[in-house]
Amino acid sequence: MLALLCLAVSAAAAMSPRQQVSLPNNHDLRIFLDQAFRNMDLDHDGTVDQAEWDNVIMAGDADSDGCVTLAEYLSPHAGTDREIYTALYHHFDFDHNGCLNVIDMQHEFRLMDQHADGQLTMHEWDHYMIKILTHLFPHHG
Ligand SMILES: [Ca+2]
Ligand SMILES: [Ca+2]
Ligand SMILES: [Ca+2]
Repeated sequence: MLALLCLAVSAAAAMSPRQQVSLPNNHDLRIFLDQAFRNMDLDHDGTVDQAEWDNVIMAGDADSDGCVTLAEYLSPHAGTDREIYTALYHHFDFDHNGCLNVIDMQHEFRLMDQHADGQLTMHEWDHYMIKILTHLFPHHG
């Protein structure tokens, strides 16, 4: 009986390190987001316009079928926190059809573009992404 209990406990212990999703703290998150913004700003003019934004999604479309699948979305992030990227993917896939495409991302662009001038500033990007991430992972920090 005791042996059985021990077995049950150790099995539970082996299963319990279901990795807790933990976001970086806000400072690290901002550094990460600023770097991501600079990567998107291909002409380095300090803003991300619609063409640069579309380029992000096309760059992730490994087989060029116009759809970024979850597997394609995750592939550059091997080894990093996949749960965060999976949650982001489902957030970005606005119509939830398992296909992240330019239309989904244009919807996202309009939500981020608070000044509605067709340009994302780093401030708009940071502000939006931190809002989304803290909404998806309310217990971080
Ligand atoms: Ca730019
Ligand atoms: Ca694809
Ligand atoms: Ca979609």
